[in-house]
Amino acid sequence: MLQLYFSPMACSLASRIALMEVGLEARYHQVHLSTKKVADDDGDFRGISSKGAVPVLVLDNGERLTESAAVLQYIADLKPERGLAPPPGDPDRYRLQEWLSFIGAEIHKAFLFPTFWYKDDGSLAKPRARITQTLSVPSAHLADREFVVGQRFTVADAHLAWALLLLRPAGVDIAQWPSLSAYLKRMQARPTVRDAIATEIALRKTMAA
Ligand SMILES: N[C@@H](CCC(=O)N[C@@H](CS)C(=O)NCC(=O)O)C(=O)O
Repeated sequence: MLQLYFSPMACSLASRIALMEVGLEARYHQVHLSTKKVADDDGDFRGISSKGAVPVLVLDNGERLTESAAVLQYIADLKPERGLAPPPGDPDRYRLQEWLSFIGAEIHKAFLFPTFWYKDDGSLAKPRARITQTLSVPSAHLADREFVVGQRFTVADAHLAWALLLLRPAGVDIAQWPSLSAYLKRMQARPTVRDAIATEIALRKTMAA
């Protein structure tokens, strides 16, 4: 069985959504990112991945795959008939990779990551100024589309929905981009997305308790 190392409401949420979308069962291991401990057994998460970051997907052959873009495409390709990624060779597959890279680098690493992990001693001013320009890209793209790539839900939507969800706690109100708030509402109404969020919010509350 696949195993997913995750932290509630971290970027690994997109991998949980993808697993639910393809209907694959997995064993989920919760990680405390600040202490790098695995909740199951208090084990050292760095022993699972030297990157110390979620998601980590343990494959059926025991290999460990990291990086959301790779993990999401791997899950999608396990059940190609679910259409979570265009098939290899389809021009839209490169569009999918284009968006996964953009979300991972420009929204997650350039903005969400420093906002949640670094002290705001003034150094966040530049990422905060830049995120407005960054978000204008998906905002324009989604003005007349239901999904990020093609005509159906793909792993790029799982990734973008997660990133948009985290903008509010990061201090960015997406109401200023009507196409993004409408898109997020649509995504949150999708049963897998709704259920994955509910599961992880409940786990987060347990962590805080
Ligand atoms: N490039 C990686 C980034 C993964 C990442 O930064 N994950 C965060 C949670 S959203 C994390 O585990 N951070 C802990 C750390 O970097 O120490 C990806 O896209 O999967």
